Order: sequence, then C-alpha cells, then structure tokens
Amino acid sequence: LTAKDELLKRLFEANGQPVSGQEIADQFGLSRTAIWKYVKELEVDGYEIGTVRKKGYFLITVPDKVNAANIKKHLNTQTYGQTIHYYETLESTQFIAHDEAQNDARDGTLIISEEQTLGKGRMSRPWNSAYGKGIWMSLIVRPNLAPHQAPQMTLVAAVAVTRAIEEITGIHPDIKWPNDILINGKKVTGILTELQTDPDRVKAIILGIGINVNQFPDDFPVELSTIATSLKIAIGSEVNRAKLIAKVLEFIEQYTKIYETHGFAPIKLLWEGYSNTVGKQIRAVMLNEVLDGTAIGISDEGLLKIRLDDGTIRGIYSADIEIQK
Ligand code: BTX
Repeated sequence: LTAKDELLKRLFEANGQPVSGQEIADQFGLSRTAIWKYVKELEVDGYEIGTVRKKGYFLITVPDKVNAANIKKHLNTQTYGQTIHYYETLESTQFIAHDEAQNDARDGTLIISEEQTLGKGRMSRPWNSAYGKGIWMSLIVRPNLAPHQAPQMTLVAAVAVTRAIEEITGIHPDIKWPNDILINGKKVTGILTELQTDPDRVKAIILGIGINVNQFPDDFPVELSTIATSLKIAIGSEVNRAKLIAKVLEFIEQYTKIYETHGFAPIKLLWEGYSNTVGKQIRAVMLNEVLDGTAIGISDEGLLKIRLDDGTIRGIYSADIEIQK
C-alpha cells in the first residue's frame, strides 16, 4: 500500500472516527504536510474529509463511484458481477467486453465505466454516456443456449432491468419492443445485445446496458431533450447507482437461469406485463421494409407479432417501432 492507500483504508475502517495523520506520516517516514496533500488529493477524487484538531482526519462521504468495492457491497449473486473491471473512462464498454470474452473471461464478468466517449446503440447509432451520471456497462454471459435463442436475451435483460428499476425507485417503466425501457414515453435505458458464437453453440453474449440515472434535464444534449429521461428526473432525487447495478445483475442472473431451464414462456409473460407495445397500432421500420398494423404479442421465440391491416400476421426480428397515437 502507498501512504495514500493506507490513509484511505484507515479512513474507511474508522467509520467516521478521526484517523491520525501523524501515525501514517511516521509509518511511511513522511511529513504531516505530505499526508495533508494526500487528503487534498482524495478531496479532488470526490471524498469529503473533515478535520478534528490534534486528532486527525475523518471520512464524511465517499464518492458515488461504480467501482467494484461499491457494487460488491450490495451484490447478491452467484456469478454475475463477481468479476468486475472498472474504468473511469472508455470509448465503449462493448469493445473491452468483446476482447475479454474472446480471451476466456468467465461467465458474468462485468465491464463498467464512469463515462464512454464512443458509446454505441444499435446500428452504430451513438449512445450518450456522460461521466458519473448513468450506468454504462457490458455483462459477458455464457448461458447454455443455441445461437437462435440468443436474441431473446435482449428481452431477458429488458425485463430484469425493468424489475430492478421498480425495486430501487418504486416507479413502473414500460418496455418498448425490443430493447427500450421508457418512463412517461421517454427512454431511460437502452440495451444492445451482441454475440460471439459457434455454428451450434453460443460462446458469449455481450449485454450492453445503458441506464440514465442521475442526469438533470440540462445534462442531455438538445437532440435528446425530448426523447430521453433519467431516473432522477422521474423521481426527483438521486439514485445510488452501485445499488441499482447490483439489483440489475441479480435479476439478469435469475431470469437467465429461468430462460435456460424453462424456456422463453415465463419470460414472455413477464415481458408482456411490462410492454407498452402489445395491443397498439404501430409502425415497424426495418432496413428494407415498413409495416403498419397492430402489435398482438411476442412469439415463443421473442419475435414481435404484428397483425397487418389486411389481416395477415407477421413476426419481426428487429425494427424500430413507432407507436401511433
Ligand atoms: P438504440 O439504437 O435503440 O438507441 C440509440 C438512440 O437512442 C440514439 O440514436 C439516440 O436517438 C438515442 N439516445 C442516445 N443516447 C441516449 C441516452 N443516453 N438516453 C436516451 N436515448 C439516447 C440502444 O440503442 C442501446 C444502447 C446501449 C448502450 C450501452 S451503454 C454500455 C454499452 N456500451 C456501449 O457502447 N453501448 C452499450
């Protein structure tokens, strides 16, 4: 441990009681001013530290970081999130997750960053990922699934994130097929599912999850101001990101197991309960086709079923859905 690490460790262990700067100075053969400089550095890192004359320093608040220690305080899973690779800044957690998955990262490895400079959505669209305001994470999972079952993992993840948001905030978001989680019609979460696969077996699924947590309306760029929202905007107070992450991991683990053992039917029921799409007149915009009709549900494979205006029923794999008012 460096003197700074030792200082931080003692501040944590003291539980708000004062820690002697002199003792650490003696232990490391440093001056008290050197220790004071470390205190100032910790303050720059976001720690709030108080001083008691002649007694030393005490910890007031810890920065709201989504590092491994903060997440693990709340984590109640068997494997998901037991390995966490944390970054202050990254281009995209998806890139690192793909590399790690290729290098045999274990099932449930989590890549998470305070900010992304090249966060991405589907079809290379940008995903706004401001520093410290949201949850920008990629979870590497290796469920026992055939490649054709992998797209349903988007729906598994959507249900899990929605459940976690409900539990932590008390609000009830909607899911818009396939991957958007909405509050009052505005997007609070996006999910990007990517795959590494053999012909007959999924090797890894990279679940990229972006959740807007503590943004104020002004934190979003203008082009998102009418379509994006955050949990803080919805409930009017800050949400502990680390706690929410732990809940998300818990539900993804639980629902992935259900999917592996019992198939898609139970997930489908949960999903339909949250859906704002089923029963609505919609327009599905695909790469080469636009379909208008009524969304009548999802199939056992996770396809969205649409009854077209001429009565035929079509199942679609992937599209942007516009809900007609
Ligand atoms: P999507 O293609 O459904 O949504 C992308 C669209 O959403 C953008 O074109 C834009 O209109 C809008 N948008 C961009 N940023 C935000 C935001 N912060 N909140 C609300 N709307 C926004 C959704 O793709 C999948 C997003 C996955 C993001 C995660 S974050 C961790 C991981 N790393 C990474 O690079 N991507 C995933």
